[in-house]
Amino acid sequence: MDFYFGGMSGNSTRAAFGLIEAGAPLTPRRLDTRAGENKSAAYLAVNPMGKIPALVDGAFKLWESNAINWYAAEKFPAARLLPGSIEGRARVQRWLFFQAQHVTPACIPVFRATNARVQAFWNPAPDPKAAENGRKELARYLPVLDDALAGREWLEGDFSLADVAYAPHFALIGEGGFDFSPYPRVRAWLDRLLARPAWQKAAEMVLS
Ligand SMILES: N[C@@H](CCC(=O)N[C@@H](CS)C(=O)NCC(=O)O)C(=O)O
Repeated sequence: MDFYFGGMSGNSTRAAFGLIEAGAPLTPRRLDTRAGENKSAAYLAVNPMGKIPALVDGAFKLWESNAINWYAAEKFPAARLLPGSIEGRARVQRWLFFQAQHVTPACIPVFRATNARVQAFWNPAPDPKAAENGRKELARYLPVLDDALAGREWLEGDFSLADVAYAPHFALIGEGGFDFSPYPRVRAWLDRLLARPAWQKAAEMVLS
């Protein structure tokens, strides 16, 4: 499977994490986003948005990190990255939408404002107001995650794609000094996520 990604990309790291957890055989294809390789005609034929990550498995092309991870989880069921029940899979979907629609958009201005590696790579325009709004939004979302983790190590009991989804952008805000101490279960969960060998391989591939 050809895995297209770019440096310092949280969304690429999410897919790398999921694919490695699944045990998918990967051929990493790093694109130089700063040189515009993700806007080349060849890559636009893979992802018409010109965004990373994307996966090519034979004739099958897929973009959107959570869709890539879902495909890998279904293709490699022995990794048990999805619950067996319809209800369990629906709950995982809920966490994926919550991450993509709410939590990630709140994290982005925070890590752009605080994470030195993100700033060095992407050179974002300063936007303190957006960072402040992101922090306010996170103050609504993090208690929800903290409550969901009461009495369990992972969001749906067993480790799943729901957990994978949150690791990159929480890692990036954490590296920028975000204070998770009001959310001790989230803090401990993030530490468990970052200790997983698959995360470490994904982070080395994408974030280093
Ligand atoms: N929802 C997408 C987001 C993909 C995305 O925004 N990727 C960023 C890098 S983290 C990107 O390609 N930025 C370059 C661009 O938009 O041209 C996913 O989860 O895969």
